[in-house]
Amino acid sequence: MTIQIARLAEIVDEAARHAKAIPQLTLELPKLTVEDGYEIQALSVARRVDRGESRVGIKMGLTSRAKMQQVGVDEVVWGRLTDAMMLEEGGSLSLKRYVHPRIEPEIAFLIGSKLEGHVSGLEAMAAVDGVAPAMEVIDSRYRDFKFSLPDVVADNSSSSGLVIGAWRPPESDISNLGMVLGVNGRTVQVGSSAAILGNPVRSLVAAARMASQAGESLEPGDIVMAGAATAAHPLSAGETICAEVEDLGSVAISVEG
Ligand code: OOG
Ligand code: MG
Repeated sequence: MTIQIARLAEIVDEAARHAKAIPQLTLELPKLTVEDGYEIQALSVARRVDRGESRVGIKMGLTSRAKMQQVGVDEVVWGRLTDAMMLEEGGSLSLKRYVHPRIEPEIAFLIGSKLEGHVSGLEAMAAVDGVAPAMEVIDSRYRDFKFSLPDVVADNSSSSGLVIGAWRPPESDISNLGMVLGVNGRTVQVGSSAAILGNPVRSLVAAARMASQAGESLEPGDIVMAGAATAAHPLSAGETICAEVEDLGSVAISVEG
């Protein structure tokens, strides 16, 4: 199986690197488990690190009902973030780098002190140095953006880009902040941070627990993306996308052809 896992890691990594859609792994291997998926993910991200990318944190996914419904998978997942995925706030991205990218409004945490294993919401927040409005660009490498749970986990939970706004000290309650996604000034998605597991802090708690299961921890300087509060918007050339989070501010990015 180890050889098989390494081969599958290469397949998903190459698909991401060249923005080429692939068939779902579970079509050929219906017995693939979620655990296999996480092993494939770890090896595929290790390939990126071997090419010179560095780890910047982790992302949580499918932490809201809106997202679970949009992709038809109803389990919380996580993925690994690298520096190559960071997009400049107020800058632009090129569609050429992606298969069929979508964007979604999120909240990001900046870790100030190590977090691992089972922690309470209070302990998790005590380890946070900053919170920021954010957007995630997700790009499933699978054809038609269709996958099962082991597939999406193997594909690094569709991680492909992140835009982070200005960090603010985590002083105020973030459990129920209005979140709006706008495209060229028109609102396309409206939600609340409460859609993220009832409170985005729970996503951070889950991040610490799930990363520990893989022998990893949240380290000072790490970014943790809490997961989208609304369904994602498919990107088209010429769009300027803005996510606004009540009390935290906004982030924007434009889409080139
Ligand atoms: C899976 C990743 C989900 C989120 O914020 O819920 C995710 C996908 O939708 O492709 O990033
Ligand atoms: Mg996301």
